[in-house]
Amino acid sequence: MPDTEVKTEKTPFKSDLLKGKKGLVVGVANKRSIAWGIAQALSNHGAQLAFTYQGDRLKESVAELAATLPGKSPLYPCDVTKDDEVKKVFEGLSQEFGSLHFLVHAVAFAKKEDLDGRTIDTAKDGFQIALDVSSYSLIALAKAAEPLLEKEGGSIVALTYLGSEKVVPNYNVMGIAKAALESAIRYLAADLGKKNIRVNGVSAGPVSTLAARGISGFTIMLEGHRNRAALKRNVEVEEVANTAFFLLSPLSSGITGEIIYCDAGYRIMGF
Ligand code: NAD
Ligand code: IMJ
Repeated sequence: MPDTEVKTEKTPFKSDLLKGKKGLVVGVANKRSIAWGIAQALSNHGAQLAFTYQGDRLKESVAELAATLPGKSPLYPCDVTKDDEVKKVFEGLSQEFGSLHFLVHAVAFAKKEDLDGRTIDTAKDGFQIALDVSSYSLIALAKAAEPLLEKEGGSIVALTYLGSEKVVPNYNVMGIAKAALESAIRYLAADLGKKNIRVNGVSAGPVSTLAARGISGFTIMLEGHRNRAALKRNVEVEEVANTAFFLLSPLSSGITGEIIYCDAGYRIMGF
């Protein structure tokens, strides 16, 4: 083995870069969740993390995963559409952590019937649900986190997808919701910059998670993506997690309001 060991994206890269930093991760459902990949990366760099879970159904799964990390990880129930639950998360964090250095938003939802067929058939309630859960929630969480993040400066990262700017079959109302999310990232970055709080997005290529597997034809989409991508493969969750880590760490201190694509070079291709 040469002494200059090559680290692949699969080899966990560890450092003390986030030692003493505290973060909240919203969007872990199970071990495949992008949010869980991000949590592991942040923990590998010394961060202490708190998690939310969406209702009792996911409590055990999130608790089991959080228990694998070093240190104590506070857990809070949080349906992002419920203002009182969002408020309680930050009351709890104020007690447990006192201050916060980063926030991860990895939450999206649209009604299944709205992720099929024509976008023109989207009813008002389906539109409202998709934008409430997937876009407004970033504003609600950023507002509630602001008092804790401004104490020592902080960084917010939200997960997004190419369907925000290009038409992707069946992504439909989620594409509109991600466009709103990406715009919210820029407006929040402008609001919070003077408080030394940065806000950015990671636009991930398709990853086989719960939110993706529910989609008909997802396997075919993965294949199509791999064939067109410059790197001729799909992204690994660890690569998306490392991009989020970069944006949440001091390494990216000059970057705010941006969307970074971690998609194996899919978006740059014209044909
Ligand atoms: P996932 O199913 O593991 O995560 C989605 C999370 O959203 C779950 O934890 C779920 O509990 C949460 N959620 C949904 N409605 C909620 C609500 N009302 N309140 C609180 N939480 C709620 O899937 P994932 O693929 O890891 O998705 C995470 C993020 O990554 C999403 O924003 C998604 O749009 C984005 N993304 C995913 C892909 C992909 O291919 N998987 C690609 C690009 C971006
Ligand atoms: C989702 C739908 C259509 C095409 C899609 C996706 N492609 C990708 C996704 C190509 C990569 C996954 N994605 C980026 C998402 O943001 C998924 C969000 C989502 C998924 C579901 C499935 C189950 C359900 N509602 C959902 N709401 C949002 O009932």
